Amino acid sequence: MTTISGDGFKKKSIADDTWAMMEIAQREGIETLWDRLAKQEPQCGFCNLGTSCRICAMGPCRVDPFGDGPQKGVCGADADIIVARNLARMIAAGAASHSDHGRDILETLHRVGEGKTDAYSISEPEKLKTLAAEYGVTTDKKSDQEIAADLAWEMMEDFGMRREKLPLASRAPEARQEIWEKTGTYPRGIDRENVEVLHRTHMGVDNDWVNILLHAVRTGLSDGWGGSMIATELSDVLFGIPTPKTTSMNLGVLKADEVNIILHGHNPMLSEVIVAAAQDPKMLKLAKKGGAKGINLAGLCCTGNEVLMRKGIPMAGNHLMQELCIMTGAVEAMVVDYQCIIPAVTETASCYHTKVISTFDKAKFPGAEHVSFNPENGLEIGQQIVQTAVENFTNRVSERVHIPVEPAPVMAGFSIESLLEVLGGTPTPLLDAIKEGAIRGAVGVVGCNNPKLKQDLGHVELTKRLIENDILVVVTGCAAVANGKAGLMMPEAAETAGKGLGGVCKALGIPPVLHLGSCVDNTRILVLAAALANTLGVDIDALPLAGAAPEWYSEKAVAIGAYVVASGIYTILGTAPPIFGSANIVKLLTEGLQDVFGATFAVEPDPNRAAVLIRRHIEKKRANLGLPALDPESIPMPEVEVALT
Ligand code: XCC
Ligand code: SF4
Repeated sequence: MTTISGDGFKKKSIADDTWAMMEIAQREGIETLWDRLAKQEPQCGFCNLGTSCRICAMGPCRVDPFGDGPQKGVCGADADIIVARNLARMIAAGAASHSDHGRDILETLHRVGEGKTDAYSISEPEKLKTLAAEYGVTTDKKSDQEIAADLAWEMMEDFGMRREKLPLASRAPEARQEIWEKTGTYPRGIDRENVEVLHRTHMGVDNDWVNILLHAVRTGLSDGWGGSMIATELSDVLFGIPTPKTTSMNLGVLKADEVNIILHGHNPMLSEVIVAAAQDPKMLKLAKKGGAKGINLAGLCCTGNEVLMRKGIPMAGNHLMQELCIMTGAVEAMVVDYQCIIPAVTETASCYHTKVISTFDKAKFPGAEHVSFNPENGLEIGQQIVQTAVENFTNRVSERVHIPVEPAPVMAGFSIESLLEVLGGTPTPLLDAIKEGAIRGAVGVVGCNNPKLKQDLGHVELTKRLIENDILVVVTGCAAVANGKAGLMMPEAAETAGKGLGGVCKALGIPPVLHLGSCVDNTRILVLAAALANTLGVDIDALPLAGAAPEWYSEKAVAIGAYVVASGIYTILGTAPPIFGSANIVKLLTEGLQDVFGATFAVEPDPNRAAVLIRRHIEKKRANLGLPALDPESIPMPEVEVALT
């Protein structure tokens, strides 16, 4: 039973579609994430501090850093060792998830190269050739298919143990690569770094907490400059380089008179073929026969971002919307691939006619129908899934359909390539605006929703404060959806930006908040930062940049945080990872890393205060570069506003 009622809704989210659906959940007695969170409270204090350990059968152990309880586990591990091991394992799990996604796309490229797929081909031959050159693969007198085969073979080495350095990491400025070499964090093989985390954190292997964390950083870097970057680059090669398009976001994108199919998860392989199948005249005819006016696709989470930026498919919502969108009663099928799909969706779906269709053999869900996806006959599988959804339309109960809001328009789908095109082919206009001070700097606002924090508030308030102060914001993942729903991703939002940023956006016809895609597309931010640094002849940490993950929940976000900071970008988290049990590790991450990587983490739940920390940081970087800058201390720090934390 749902436990959140009345005004309680408004404390949980700033989004009106969320409020409307929480009311329905209450009326119909359907449990949501928020209800289950309430039942978990109070959550375990040891786990929150990071000082519980269950990695061997002498345990589980808990150490009590602030009390009279035990200070060591059975093996003798203290709080530093336990926190470091737990954090390293979080980073490894996150890096493994992104990188395994990258591997799936790479295997698809390999199949294209072998001519073993009915569904995929090379959409961007130029990008394929550029990548081939980076990997030393010759392209002379070769067809795209042959290049794909050779490049895929070569890239597979990135996952193994033959490389001393990941090739894509050489996109980083020389000075950055030297730091990685000096600290032993230059990523080698993607799988190798991940496995080594598991080895080192087994009982009785690496017990030097700094040494554990340095390797965790290396693993994070193997995600950012490896697995995730491969996912992004090859998705562009196979499915197209994203270009800005106008589409819409929130639950209002669902259509009461059409078959609605939700595409949820992260990997665009399947959703691309579903987009194709949904346009098939045969399917449309079938839909009409069942009484529907058409077939409407809508995204959720990062699969949604992938098809939004390449195909203009509208976005139903972010992470916390997955149960709620089923409660509209208008969803015929929720097609899931992997990551961030809460197992509870099948139970919610069982209260409606909605079918949850799982598709990857590595991601099955009790209560879901499973259609095993295989890129070799992807087209056929896409059609089968669309047909199942279409046939389910007749089971819809029209009295239960409730689509609560009107869709919010967004301009989304910037890639570095399309951004350069908007700028006239070179980054110079952007750099000039930064140098003059019209734009003070740029910030990536990224990451998830987390039911412990008011949904979308951190993303939206932080973004507003930044653009008001002439800081360009780039967004990915669920943060992008929050800002889209709030209307910040339209060119008109330039009106709410400061004079400098607003002027630049108006001149270019772009929003002050640029959608760069899914979470693996955070690597587009790395590529942009590296290109700007290389143009200026400095390292990334010299640039007036920052990152923020105001509402993160996922292990993937921890991996992203690790590679972003180790790439030289100061990063603010809205909620802390479980590290507070080790004062040493808190000090290392918030201060010590400055001397190693030129950047640190900070934790600040209040978005107004986070914005000031970022603004001060950016002004410091500007001053160091000799650009016109404010005195950081002249930017006043607001008091904590309880409603915002
Ligand atoms: Fe998942 Fe990527 Fe987080 Fe959203 S932002 S909750 S990871 S879908 Ni990536
Ligand atoms: Fe306890 Fe050490 Fe085993 Fe962890 S590794 S469960 S601290 S004995």
